[in-house]
Amino acid sequence: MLKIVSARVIVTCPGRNFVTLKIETSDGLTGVGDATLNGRELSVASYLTDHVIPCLIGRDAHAIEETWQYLYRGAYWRRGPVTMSAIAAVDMALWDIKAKAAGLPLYQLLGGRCRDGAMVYAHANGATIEETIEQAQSYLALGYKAIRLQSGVPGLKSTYGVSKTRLFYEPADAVLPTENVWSSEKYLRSVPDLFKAARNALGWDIHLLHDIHHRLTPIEAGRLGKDLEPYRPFWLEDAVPAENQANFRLIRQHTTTPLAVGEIFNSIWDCKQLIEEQLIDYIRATVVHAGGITHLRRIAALADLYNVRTGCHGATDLSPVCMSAALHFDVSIPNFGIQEYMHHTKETDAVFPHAYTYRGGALHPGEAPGLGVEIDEKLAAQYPYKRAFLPVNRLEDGSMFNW
Ligand code: GCO
Ligand code: MG
Repeated sequence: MLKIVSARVIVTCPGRNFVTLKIETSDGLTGVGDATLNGRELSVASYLTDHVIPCLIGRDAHAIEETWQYLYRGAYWRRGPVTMSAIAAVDMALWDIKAKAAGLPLYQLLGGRCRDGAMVYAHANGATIEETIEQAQSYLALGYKAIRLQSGVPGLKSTYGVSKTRLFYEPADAVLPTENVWSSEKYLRSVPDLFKAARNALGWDIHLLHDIHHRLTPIEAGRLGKDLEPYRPFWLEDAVPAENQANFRLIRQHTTTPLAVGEIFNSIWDCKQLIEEQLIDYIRATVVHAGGITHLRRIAALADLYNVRTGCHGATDLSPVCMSAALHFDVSIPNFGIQEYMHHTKETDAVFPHAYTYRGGALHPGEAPGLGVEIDEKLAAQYPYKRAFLPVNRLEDGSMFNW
């Protein structure tokens, strides 16, 4: 038996916070798993250290499904982002170990490749439409086949998705939550202009995406979807908050613009109705927040029955460990759609040396055994945890809104 002999949590902040689980086995093989929950990092670190690791010692590292069930059913308190991120980290680390033991890149154990690489979308954003388009043009020059467009909204000081830096967007930026102000009316007037200008400047051979970040009502989202139809967006993401899955019925009645949702989902139950009623086109659940490779494969298999494709969340708060896992998953499932990709800082890339590479609009997981990613613990120790919150959002009258 390949026994788990030790496990530890490593918290590091090479530009932003990451929580990583490292598991060691009796024959010296190690595996890593991402457990980062943006803005609530230490809760998952504690969940793992205080409540999961003691139960892992002595278990069979090969028994991935058994361990998943043990941690899910055995917790009694099922689901939720903290629990499911912790389970995900264990699951990723065990898949890493199993694939290393086999001497194969993980995708081979998941059934082998269905495609060469995972088409990714880049992030173009700017304070103005012109700036956003200029950034999109630089991604076109790098060979990207899909680009997400986010732009400042006239009349609003700041908004979701528009960054101070190029290439990536880092919203968890302060030791107490930054306050933003929002107006759906102003926003709704601005987005069709952005897409019209983008199609004029960028043409039609590029997929264009947009993230609403949970801010509309279903009827508003239906109208925006309709307004954007002439510009053929690849998807509209997180149109409305999705606690009430039935909200999407109303959007669907009004537009044929494809819909994506699910980056904050953590289990198959969060997306069951959306998938079964074909209320969405892309499911964005990802490895770290949705229970690991084991559970995400189950979600993808359900989605495949209903013509729903995947579009995993891949913002900077998902570490290179999660990105590696996502890429092995992406190339091995039949109903892959697209993968989000935002560059990490060079400090982060140095802490997490990885085998995946960008080529021709796609990320490729590489051929290294396992996940193809490690954590440099000495380097990680040089970047201690720094508290950082996501922003909060208020309407113009001061009342709390969704960020
Ligand atoms: C995205 C997301 C991110 C999230 C962030 C929160 O589509 O990439 O919406 O920007 O806001 O990952 O942790
Ligand atoms: Mg999003």
